[in-house]
Amino acid sequence: MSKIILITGASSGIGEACARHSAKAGHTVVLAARSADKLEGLVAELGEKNALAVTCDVTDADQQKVMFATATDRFGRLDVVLANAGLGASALGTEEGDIENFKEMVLVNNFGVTVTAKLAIPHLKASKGHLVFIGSRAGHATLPGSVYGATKWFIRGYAENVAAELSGTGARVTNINPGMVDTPFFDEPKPTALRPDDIARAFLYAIEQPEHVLIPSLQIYPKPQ
Ligand code: NJP
Repeated sequence: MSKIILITGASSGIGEACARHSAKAGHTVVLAARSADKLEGLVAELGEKNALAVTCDVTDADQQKVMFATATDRFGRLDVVLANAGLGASALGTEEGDIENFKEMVLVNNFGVTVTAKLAIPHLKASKGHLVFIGSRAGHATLPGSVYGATKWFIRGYAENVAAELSGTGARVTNINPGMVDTPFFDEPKPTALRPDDIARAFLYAIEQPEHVLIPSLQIYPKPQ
């Protein structure tokens, strides 16, 4: 069945690939990020009938409220929300790290995700829909001093807590945990890493399961070289 899917961080990398694969599979996508030009380019590619761009900074709760209202005004419901927007560390560790970067990572990777989840829940309870988080392998590992890794430990715990809150409502929660993916998240190409398409296939696998199936989490890692 065709689903209405809202994706944060859809202007690049994993979110962009999830949007393309979803549209190709016949779903309708709402694309959110700050880069309006990139989102409009993707809408032009995917077709205005089944794709909508909404400019949104996820650290601003009011902008997220407008994002959800715009999506449901246009399409009437939401079946899947992918909380994907995120950013990494500008320097490794805590001692060498940058305080403004710590703040931005916590605001986008954690605070923004809690707002996305809160605003998604009423729609997903109504549609018996699916809330999907993009966590990380970094949320399953000890990385010396890593604030980024800790933001993904938060996602790992938060996804389980939200799943418990939604248990019995008919809505589902999945946390997808990629290893390294070759995206603009990094300044340099990562030739041995996963591709955004690899994560997009996992996303579609999770959301297209029959209604009685729950996939709480998925780990997707590059094969060791
Ligand atoms: O990175 P990138 P990825 N408000 O930089 C958006 C996780 N992950 O696809 O606003 C709204 O290509 C930004 O859009 P824009 C990672 O932690 C990655 O790799 O226009 N949106 C863009 O669309 C993150 O959670 C790897 O700049 C905001 C998107 O986020 C997710 O995967 C491994 C925003 C970032 O796209 C996607 O990252 C892993 C804001 N304030 C987990 N700030 C990996 N790449 O290796 C940023 O385990 N965005």
